[in-house]
Amino acid sequence: MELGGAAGALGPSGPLLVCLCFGTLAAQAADTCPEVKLVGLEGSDKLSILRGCPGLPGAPGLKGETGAAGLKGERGLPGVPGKAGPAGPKGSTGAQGEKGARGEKVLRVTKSRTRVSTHKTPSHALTTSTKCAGWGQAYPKRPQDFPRPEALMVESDGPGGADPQCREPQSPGEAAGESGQLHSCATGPRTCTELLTRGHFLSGWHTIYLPDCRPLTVLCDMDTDGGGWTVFQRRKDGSVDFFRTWTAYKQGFGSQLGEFWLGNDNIHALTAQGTSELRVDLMDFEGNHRFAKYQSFRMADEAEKYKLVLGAFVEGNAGDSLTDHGNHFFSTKDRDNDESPSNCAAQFQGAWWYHSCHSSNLNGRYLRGPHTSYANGINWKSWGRYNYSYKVSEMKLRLT
Ligand SMILES: [Ca+2]
Repeated sequence: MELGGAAGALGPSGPLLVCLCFGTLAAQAADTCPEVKLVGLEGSDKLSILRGCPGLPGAPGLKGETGAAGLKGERGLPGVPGKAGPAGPKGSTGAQGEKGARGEKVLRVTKSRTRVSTHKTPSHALTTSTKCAGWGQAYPKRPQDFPRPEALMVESDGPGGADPQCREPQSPGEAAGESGQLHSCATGPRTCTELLTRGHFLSGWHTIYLPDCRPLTVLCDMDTDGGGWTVFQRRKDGSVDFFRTWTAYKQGFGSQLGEFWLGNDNIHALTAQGTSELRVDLMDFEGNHRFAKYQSFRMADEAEKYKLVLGAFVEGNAGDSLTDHGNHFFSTKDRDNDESPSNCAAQFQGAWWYHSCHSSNLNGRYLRGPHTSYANGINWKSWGRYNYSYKVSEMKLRLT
């Protein structure tokens, strides 16, 4: 009331003074109380102030309940390895094992011998060798109980080497076949193409079986032109003399490791089992490679002087230098079957299906590139004429 009376006595300037006074009061209240509220004049001249002071702080609340367990942490890095402990005591000797079953070796040999003696041909898979001249390394002997009858000896100086007792060793599992057992004529591969279909994708020497069941070890070219080719002639470094006799060409000569002629009887047998195509691959000393391919190729038997029966030239960037040799006989320096008054084989130092005389001479001398002598090198007339002797020559056939 006193305040209201005072405000009324103050006249028009009263509310201003009240406001100033309130500002002072509010400032004082803020020193002791955290909150002072000014509500307002509520439609009159009376200032209404709600004022209060906070009580004393209450007692601390109760402790909260224990929280849920945390997740497991990640595994740490491995510690440093500990030191090795002392050696343990030595164990006692175990009990003796049971005696093994008797092996089948005798049975296998009997089969092979039967096969060999029946056909009177050497078995490449059963040869033994110790140290053979030519490649100068010893091959592992077969087991001591393995018989070595004369029937199993190699009789010719074929691709295995000049020593009649020396043949190339069979690589493990080769002569014995993929399953580790000796192949028989019934189950063995007949051609390089068949070997390719059986999963032999790398070129190399394999034993195949001819139609008369005779085993023959041949070089299979699994890489060139679809693979499956049986290579029957190879020149590569001049390491083998190709100026040889009728008998040598009949039987074959050279080395599986390098140069060879597979043998006219073998080539005849290979080409007698069906139609074969022929491929000639040549490489010069600059590394250029060319080839010639023929639709069919057959070599007659010895009674027909190993006559060349050749089909059409199919393709090849080496050109055709063989067609004119078709239907001509094979000649060697000691067997002149050509149509020339002279001896072509002796004159051009090779062995070929000479007429009078040749447009190719792949069994000629290894003259290493250009040569001044005439037509006595490894010549292929349509590529290099008669004065270039190729570095590599390969002749190969494939059943079609
Ligand atoms: Ca002649």
